[in-house]
Amino acid sequence: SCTSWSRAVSNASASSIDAVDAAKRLAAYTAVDRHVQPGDKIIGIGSGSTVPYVVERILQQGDERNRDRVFLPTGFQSQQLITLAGLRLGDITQYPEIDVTIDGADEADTDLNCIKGGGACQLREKVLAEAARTFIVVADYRKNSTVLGTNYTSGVPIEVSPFASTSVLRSLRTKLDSPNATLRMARAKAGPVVTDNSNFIIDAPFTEVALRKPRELLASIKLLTGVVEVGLFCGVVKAAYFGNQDGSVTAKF
Ligand code: ABF
Repeated sequence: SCTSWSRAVSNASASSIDAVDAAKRLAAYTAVDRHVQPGDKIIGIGSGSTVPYVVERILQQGDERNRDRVFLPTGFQSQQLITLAGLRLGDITQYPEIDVTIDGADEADTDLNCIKGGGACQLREKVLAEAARTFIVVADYRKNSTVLGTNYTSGVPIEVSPFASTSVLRSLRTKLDSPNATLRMARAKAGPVVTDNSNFIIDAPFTEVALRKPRELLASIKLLTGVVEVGLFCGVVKAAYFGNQDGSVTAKF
């Protein structure tokens, strides 16, 4: 289901940040206010440009609440974010049960299936999403879709073992109907993007027909030998919040 409402968040339309940033902040603040409860002690912090607003709002909950909390990162960026905020950093291996994880997304459909991994962090993001009692997605209005692949058109991010990257690419192109699948290159074509887990990323565009059945697509990609994780999240999101340009928030749950 899906609801929209208007919500005043101080400075949400301040001129110091643009409309997209204001929308990100609105989504993040709403999610924290609704889902980060006083009793929550283990909190997963995702990646991307919306998540800093999640941390900003958590800090506003005050030292008293945050003193007893441990924050788990989904990658190098969120590790920095947690540390620089002065919050206590933990590791999923020490804290396998998370109260709530909040993360961004590249796109979410009507059923809360998501494409994630535009930032190349989807393996750790999925581990922290699945380990959480409550997994919440926060994003701006551009990520809110009916069908995956409508707004995020770069393809499904797939983390692969470097050794298998050529064979996975070939299988995606010839067996899974993704002729334009490509290895993601670092800026300036210096070489492939390397993930926090020392793997490569393939971006694989699929047809709308395939993307209308993300669970089946996820299963078939994961069966390819050498695939470490797929940036399709199915059945894991409890709620998604999208900040809108008019200052309202759309919630899908
Ligand atoms: C992470 O950051 C990713 O899964 C996704 O690729 C990206 C979303 O970033 P942003 O919040 O900048 O849109 O959550």
